[in-house]
Amino acid sequence: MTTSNEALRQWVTEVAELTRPANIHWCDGSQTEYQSLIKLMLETGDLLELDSSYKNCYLHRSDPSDVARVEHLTFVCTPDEAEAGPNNYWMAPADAHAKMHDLFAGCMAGRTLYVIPYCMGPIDSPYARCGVEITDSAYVAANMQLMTRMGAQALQRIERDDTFVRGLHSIGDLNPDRRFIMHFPKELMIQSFGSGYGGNALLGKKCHALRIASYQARQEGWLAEHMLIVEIESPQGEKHYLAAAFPSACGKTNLAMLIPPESQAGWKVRTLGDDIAWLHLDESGQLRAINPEAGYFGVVPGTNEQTNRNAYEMIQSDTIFTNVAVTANNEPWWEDKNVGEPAIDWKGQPYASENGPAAHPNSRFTVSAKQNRTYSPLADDPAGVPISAIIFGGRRRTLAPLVYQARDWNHGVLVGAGMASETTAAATGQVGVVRRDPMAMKPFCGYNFADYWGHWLSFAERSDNLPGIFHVNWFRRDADGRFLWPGFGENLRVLRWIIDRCEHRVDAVETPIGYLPHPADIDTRGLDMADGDMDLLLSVDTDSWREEANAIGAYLQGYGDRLPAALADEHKKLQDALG
Ligand code: OXD
Ligand code: MN
Repeated sequence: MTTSNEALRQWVTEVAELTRPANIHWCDGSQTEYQSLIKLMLETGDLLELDSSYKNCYLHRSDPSDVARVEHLTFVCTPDEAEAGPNNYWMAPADAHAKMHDLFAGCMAGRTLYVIPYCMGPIDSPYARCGVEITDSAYVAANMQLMTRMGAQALQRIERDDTFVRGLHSIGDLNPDRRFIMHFPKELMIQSFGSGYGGNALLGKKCHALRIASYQARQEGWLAEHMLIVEIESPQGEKHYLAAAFPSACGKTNLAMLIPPESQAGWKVRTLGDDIAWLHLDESGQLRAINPEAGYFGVVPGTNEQTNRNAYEMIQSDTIFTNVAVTANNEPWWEDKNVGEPAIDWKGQPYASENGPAAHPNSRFTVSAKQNRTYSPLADDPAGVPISAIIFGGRRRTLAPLVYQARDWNHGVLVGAGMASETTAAATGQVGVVRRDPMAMKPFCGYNFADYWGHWLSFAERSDNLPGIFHVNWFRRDADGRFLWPGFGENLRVLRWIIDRCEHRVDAVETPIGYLPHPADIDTRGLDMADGDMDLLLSVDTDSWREEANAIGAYLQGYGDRLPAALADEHKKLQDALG
């Protein structure tokens, strides 16, 4: 196979001349191709077969040094450093190109070069965008097939539109000293070397659909966000679509697949996306969302029948597991699976508790979204879905109440810009330290955050029909470290308040940080909560918030003169309200 698109043909030729592969394979996205990739990886040992009770499921054990995103090795390469901003690592494009050229030279000798045309978003959606990833990893090719609309149809669209993002990837020798993930937004180009980990190597996901897309979105007037998209249907048949931005490994997949508890009979929840949303204003000023992805690359530990039955069932077949443990009878095993015992850990060693968790805390499943029993067919609608509310959130032991609403759009942009959360195992580095993660985009915004906030603010000038903006915190604890809120399916109770606010059906308490629920307006029937828990969950401690506002102010000042005046004004209003 080849292509009628001259630019693509030429690029593949140039890359092959540089990287010197033994073979070139153009991916068509067929089932036959998927099966032959699996067969090949079983032969090479890149995949291990799991017990037949897990039909078509495989285990990949990565290099132990290659288990997460590497933010310190991820660069945005714009000609002007200020354009990348203090939120990104930056390298001059010429230097980055020279470095990558040296790394890629001859790196595919003896290997197959896979050409992977893919489409981010429904293939016939005006909001979708295409890319081509070239890689020497069969694991990447198989994962891209699960995660994107990949193959012949995407290639046809590229030939029709004559535009695509170029992503060049090689696992190299997996040496962490020779690992770089470079983004060239002006050239619509990504170059990634030395890692096979999803966030570094499946280039359609973080690299294209967030970093490059956020840059394009600013130029073209839309938003590329780290958000799930979920449909909530009431017992009366009223439907709402919510988009929610939480940092990595903070429960987006669980919220997107929420199962209404028995107390919420008649409510239905369907999933449109669990990680990324592309948001556009339509002619009527309504914000609409598509999920650019077609699969889930989710965190495995913690997934069980109680926490997320949909995900648990979804990964019983046709799933690639990365870095989980296995039981004595070769079933995949992970912490809090609540079934079976680990025999071999994620590194392939006999399990011993003193060596740490059996499954890596950032072990992952890759699975087609269509395997989710609550998959919404609207995920394939080219027009996307109308968004009623945007929800920001993070992991905060203290301070942030269970839920509050921003007064208006501009205040909501400050709520998003001021977000902070405890770090997780999704990225290499210390876990559990609170860091600023505006809009959950700290690792993913392809340009200067100050300009990004300016772009968000500009939506208020373009529509008077924008969604309400909210902030949630499922992770608040009491002085003894006990979680105050049960979370998971029970979060529907909070989403119901959010929907009632959007429909102007319920009033709220005005506080310096925004509108909070009257405690009686959150349905707590049947919950096992101690007296006073709800009051604590909905409390706003002015002294702590004053400190928080100062910390947000200091952070925003780091963006200097580029910081939009309207955001500085919102911050001043917050400080004045706190007194
Ligand atoms: C992810 C992440 O894998 O955010 O989605 O790291
Ligand atoms: Mn993510």
